Formats: sequence, structure tokens, C-alpha cells
Amino acid sequence: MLYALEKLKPLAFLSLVAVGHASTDKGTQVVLQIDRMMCASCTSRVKKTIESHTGTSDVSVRLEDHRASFSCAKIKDAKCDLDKIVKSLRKIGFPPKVVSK
Ligand SMILES: [Cu+2]
Repeated sequence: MLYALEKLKPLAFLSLVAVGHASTDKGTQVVLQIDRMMCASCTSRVKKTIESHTGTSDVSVRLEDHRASFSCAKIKDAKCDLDKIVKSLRKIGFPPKVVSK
């Protein structure tokens, strides 16, 4: 029994870490740092690009601190793919750094 508990501990720790991201029913809260955004037209391009991806919601893009934040959730069989979002932002000239996810 003791042995079994010891075995479970690392697992319990791992699941705690996973929940440590601000996970809600809307998915994971992602924050991106995008230094190349210089004006309102940049932020709107970034916002539209993020919104075009499956599973994203509550997209908020701020020029002041050069950050974009949004929820990234699994919708039916399609999951919100952060790698794809990062790639498409790079493609339009706004390489992001993932601050948190
Ligand atoms: Cu601009």
C-alpha cells in the first residue's frame, strides 16, 4: 500500500502542474509577446489571424505592452493548435514569443 502511494505521488504532482495553467472550460489561457506590432492595423491583423484558428476565443491584442492573449480550447475533434498559430503569425511578419500557455 505504501509502495502504491509512493508510485502515485509523481503522477499527482504532474496533474497539479497541468492544472497550474489557467485552464477553464474555454481551454488554456495563452499569452504571446509580439514586439513587431507598431500600430492599430498591426494589432487588428494579429487579432484576425488568431481568431481564424480553430478553438480560439476571447482574443485580446494590446499595443501598449505588445501582448496578445486568448483562450485555446479543444472543440469537438479539432484542438486549438498553438504551434500553428505561432507559425501563421510568423508568416504575416509578427513572430510571437509564448509568454504563458
Ligand atoms: Cu502597424
